[in-house]
Amino acid sequence: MTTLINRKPISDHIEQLRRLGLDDHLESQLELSGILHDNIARVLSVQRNLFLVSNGRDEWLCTPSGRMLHQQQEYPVTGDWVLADDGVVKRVLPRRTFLCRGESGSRGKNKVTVSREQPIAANINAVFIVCGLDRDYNLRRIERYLALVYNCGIKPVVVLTKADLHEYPESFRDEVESIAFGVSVVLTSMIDGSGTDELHSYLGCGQTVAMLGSSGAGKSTLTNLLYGSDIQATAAVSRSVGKGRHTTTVRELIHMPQGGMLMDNPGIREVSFYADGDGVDTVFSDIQELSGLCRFADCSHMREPGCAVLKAVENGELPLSRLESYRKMKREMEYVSARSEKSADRIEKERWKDVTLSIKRMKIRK
Ligand SMILES: Nc1nc2c(ncn2[C@@H]2O[C@H](COP(=O)(O)OP(=O)(O)O)[C@@H](O)[C@H]2O)c(=O)[nH]1
Ligand SMILES: [Mg+2]
Ligand SMILES: [Zn+2]
Repeated sequence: MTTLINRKPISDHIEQLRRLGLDDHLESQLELSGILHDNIARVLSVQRNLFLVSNGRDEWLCTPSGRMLHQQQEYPVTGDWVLADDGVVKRVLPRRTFLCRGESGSRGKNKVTVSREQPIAANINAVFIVCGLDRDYNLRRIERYLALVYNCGIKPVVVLTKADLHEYPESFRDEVESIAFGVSVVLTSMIDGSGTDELHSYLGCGQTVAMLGSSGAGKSTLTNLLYGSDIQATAAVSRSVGKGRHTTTVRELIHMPQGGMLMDNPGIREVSFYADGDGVDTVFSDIQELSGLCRFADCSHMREPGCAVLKAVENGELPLSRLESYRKMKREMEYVSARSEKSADRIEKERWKDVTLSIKRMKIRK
C-alpha cells in the first residue's frame, strides 16, 4: 500500500536527502553498511500505527513491520531515518541523538519515579526551548528543559517569545543567561519579527531543530515567523476559525526555507528525565564549582559545616530557589536507569553492525 501525497520532480537524490537532514556521518554509515539511498526515508510524523515518511522526492504513508508491532524491534519516532520498502518501515537506522523524557504523570508530589521513556524525536541537532514572556515565564522550568536537552546530548537554545509585552525585555534575557551559562538566549516578537535572524543559523541545510515549550508559549507563531508565512495553526487562528480545522495537520517535521527541518512539538506540561547523563551538573555548573570549595568532598550541601554552596545562599550569591531546583533534579536523576557502561559511540557502532547483518537477510527493492 503506497499512498502518494506529494510527488516532486526527480533531480539529484542525495541533494534532496541532504535537505531532509542527511549529514556526512549518516552518509558514511550508509556506505559502510551497504545501504542504498533509494531505500532510506525519514519519518516526518507518527500517528498511531502510521508513519508519514519522505525520501526527499516523495512523501508516503507507511505501516510498521510486524516485528515492530510485536516490540521485537525499535519503533520509529519522528525524525528517525528508516529503511522503507514501499508501504512498510522495515527498520530504524541507528540514531545520532534521541530526545526523550520520562513518561508524563510519573512525577508525583512526593514520589519521583521515572520508569518509562517517552520519545519526542530522533536525530535532532538543536532544541529551541521556547518560553513566553508572560505567565509562561519560569526560570525553574527553563532549567528543567535545559537539563533534559543536555542529558540527551543535544544543543539547547533558549527562545523568549512575546518580547513586545515588555518595555525592557532584555532584563529577562539577562536573567536567563545568568542561569544558563554559555547558552544562547534569544528574544523574539511576532510584532516585528525581531530575533528571528539569530535563529536562522540553526536551521541550515542538514540541520534538524525541535521545539520544546508549554502550550501557548508561541512555538507555532515562531514557526510561522521563521518560515515566512503561516503554515502552522496558532492559538490565535484556531480560536477565530473554530476548533477542528487544523487538527488534520499530520506533518511534524517541517521543511524550512533556510534549508533545515523544524519540529513544532505538542505542548509538554511536565518535564521529567529519562536519558541518563550529566545534564543537571552542566546546567548547575555554578553549584558544581562551589562544591569544589566545600570542606567535605562528598558534601550534600544540606547542612554540612564548611559548605560553600550553603554559604553562597546565605550571603545572597546563589538564590535558594535555584539550589532547591538543583536538589530536586539531582534526586530525580538518582531514579533514572543505571548509567550504561558503554559509550554512545560504541553503542552506535554495534547498532550499525546489527543493521548491516539484518539487511543481508532483508529483501528490499534495489
Ligand atoms: N504579544 C505576542 N503574542 C504572541 C507572540 N507569539 C505568540 N503570541 C500569542 O501567543 C498565543 C499562543 O501562540 P502559539 O504560537 O499558538 O503557541 P504554541 O501553543 O506554543 O504553538 C497566541 O495567541 C499568539 O498570538 C509574540 O511574539 N507576541
Ligand atoms: Mg502550537
Ligand atoms: Zn557543600
